[in-house]
Amino acid sequence: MARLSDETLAALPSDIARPAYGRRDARIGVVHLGVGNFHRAHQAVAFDDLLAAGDRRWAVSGVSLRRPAMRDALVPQDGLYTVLVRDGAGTRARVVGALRELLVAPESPAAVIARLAAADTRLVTLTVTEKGYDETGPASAVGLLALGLAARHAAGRGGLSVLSCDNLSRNGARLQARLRAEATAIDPALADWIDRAVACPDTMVDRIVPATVDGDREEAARRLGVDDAWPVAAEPFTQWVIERRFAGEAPPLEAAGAELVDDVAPWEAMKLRLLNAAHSSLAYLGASAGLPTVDAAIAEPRLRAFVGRLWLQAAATLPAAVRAQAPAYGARLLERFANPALRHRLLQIAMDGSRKLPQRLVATLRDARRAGLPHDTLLLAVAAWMRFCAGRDDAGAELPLDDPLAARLRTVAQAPGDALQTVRAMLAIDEVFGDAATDPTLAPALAAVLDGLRRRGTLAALAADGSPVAL
Ligand code: CS2
Repeated sequence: MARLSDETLAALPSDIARPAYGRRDARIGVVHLGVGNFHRAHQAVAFDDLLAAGDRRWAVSGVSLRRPAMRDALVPQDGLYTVLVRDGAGTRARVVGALRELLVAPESPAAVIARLAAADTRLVTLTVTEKGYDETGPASAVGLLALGLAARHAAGRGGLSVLSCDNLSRNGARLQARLRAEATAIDPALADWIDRAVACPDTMVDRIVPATVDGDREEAARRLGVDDAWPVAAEPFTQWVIERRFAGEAPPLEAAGAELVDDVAPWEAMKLRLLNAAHSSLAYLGASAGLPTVDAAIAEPRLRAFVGRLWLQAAATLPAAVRAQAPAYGARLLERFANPALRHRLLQIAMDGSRKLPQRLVATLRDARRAGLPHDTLLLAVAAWMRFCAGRDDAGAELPLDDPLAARLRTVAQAPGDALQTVRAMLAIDEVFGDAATDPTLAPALAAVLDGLRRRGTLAALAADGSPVAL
């Protein structure tokens, strides 16, 4: 079968949406670091919308930070790929044309630096996952960005805006601090210039985008009549909230559906503490119960009750600006989680728990305990993660632990001992619990719930209302 490409684009079936603009005229104005499925189904679609509306400044150079797989898949198809938008009603296919260049940083760092320094480049976006912000040095995303900005400064070009699109609280401020550290190591004067000329607004990004499976490739080929080596499936919902604080002219992202606000923090908190918290909870509870996907987990009455209760408890910790929206947000999330066509795997979400728990569950647990608010679902979720780290589900089958701290987590979680001993050892992992571990009654509270999970198994440890069964 022929391959998706600029040449085969015109002959696609009429029901396939495609770039209706001259791709050759589109200029690269965005450098994206970490070109994976989330970027391709989220920010790149927004840039594709801007290009389609006639603004030619927003084509994307997609940079892979480690492996060449994305470049190898997409260059033979001129950067084109399919987004399969799925829900219970069916699948809509859209070919996205925004990616005009694919670079692999370890192979050609100079090309990435040159692109960051290019006159047309006006925006940098990043999806490097939570752990990407811990990495340092010239091969890291932020290190590479600092080198690109050094070249930009040396060439006498203006600054630009850099948007972190990862699920971290205050992602822009965190990025800015990391960037300052990398720049200082290169040249303190560079750090000063970055302070003046580079803006890192906070952003909240949202779209559920599972990893690509062979069935997606087969469906893309069937629908398009040509092969796409790396299509991406996603839910219909998409949201991008960006702090209105740019270096120079603001990109016209509102025209592509983004919301520009003065303070992203309430939005970020709502998303992390409701959506991502429920995702991670379902991942650890559901995987331990032997369930494969988010829709299978949310169909389980006790897990569904648990999630409803979690949202009530977490919503009570949200900033007043968004608290009243939580019930409607939760109702919408239930529908999104129940999407039967996505097959979003729980083990994909379970990855990197040590980097996800702090902003998804631990901060909420700490806030609720300090304020004397109900929080039994948060105890359950954290205890479920501790048990997940030990590597066995309820039936004794092995569970993978894909995490930057995997070896340490596994050793601690598997050490012989009662629930209280396990909890105390896990709470000592500072990267996950930080100051939450100083709460003297947290360990026994968690241990009671962990003990219930160990003795009864996951679903039997949950009452019909989603609370932990009393021992
Ligand atoms: C998920 C997120 O894998 C995960 O940890 O919770 O990727 C989630 O699907 C997105 O944040 C939704 O916007």
